[in-house]
Amino acid sequence: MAELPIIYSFRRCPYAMRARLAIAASGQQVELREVVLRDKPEEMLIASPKATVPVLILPDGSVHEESLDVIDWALGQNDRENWLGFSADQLDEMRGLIRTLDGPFKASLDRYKYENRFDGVSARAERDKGSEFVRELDQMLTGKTYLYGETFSLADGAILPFIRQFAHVDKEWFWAQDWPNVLRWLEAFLVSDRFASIMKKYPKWQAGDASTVFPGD
Ligand SMILES: N[C@@H](CCC(=O)N[C@@H](CS)C(=O)NCC(=O)O)C(=O)O
Repeated sequence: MAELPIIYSFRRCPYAMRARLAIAASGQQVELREVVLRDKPEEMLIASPKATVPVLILPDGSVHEESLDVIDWALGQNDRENWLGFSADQLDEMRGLIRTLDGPFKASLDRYKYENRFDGVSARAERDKGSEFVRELDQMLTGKTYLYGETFSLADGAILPFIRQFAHVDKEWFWAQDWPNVLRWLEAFLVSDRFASIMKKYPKWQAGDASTVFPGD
């Protein structure tokens, strides 16, 4: 068997989730190495001293250490589900939306989720800030199955894992909010076979383990 790319991943990390979603969508296979964040393997740190997951290492030794770069690599191999099948303007807009998600929304999500790790932060105020973005998504989803129409796009794949995380902080509150389109969109994602396929549980990887091919059966 040809040597597979290696991905260092952590099951519940939304950045790693978006990367795994794109890899699954592209039909590529990789060797998955499950990481425990407080005990990262030497092999990963040597390849990527920045020490965040996901990290993708190609057989030629090149390293992709940003989740969006991993997505671009996967879709560059084969965008068989047409995640990028949109106009240049729409793709620019998607990338802008993802920047807002990765920037201000993620900052609020972290402060909402881990209030006591930050000085002078109010979880409620951060939840309110994050909610503005969720409401924007709700508007976009009006009358549409996905953010950009009837097919799953780059924006859906990159954003959904983070909305799931936002919802998880206080599920009762989140699912009681008046953003019906977002609830429908997130629910459909959470019950999908694709989501199940990227959320399989793997033991922590260590050198010498037999390789785990992702996506598996
Ligand atoms: N900009 C990076 C962010 C990745 C990131 O922050 N991942 C988190 C886990 S969700 C991480 O590895 N943090 C390092 C740590 O917790 O030690 C990307 O898009 O890949």
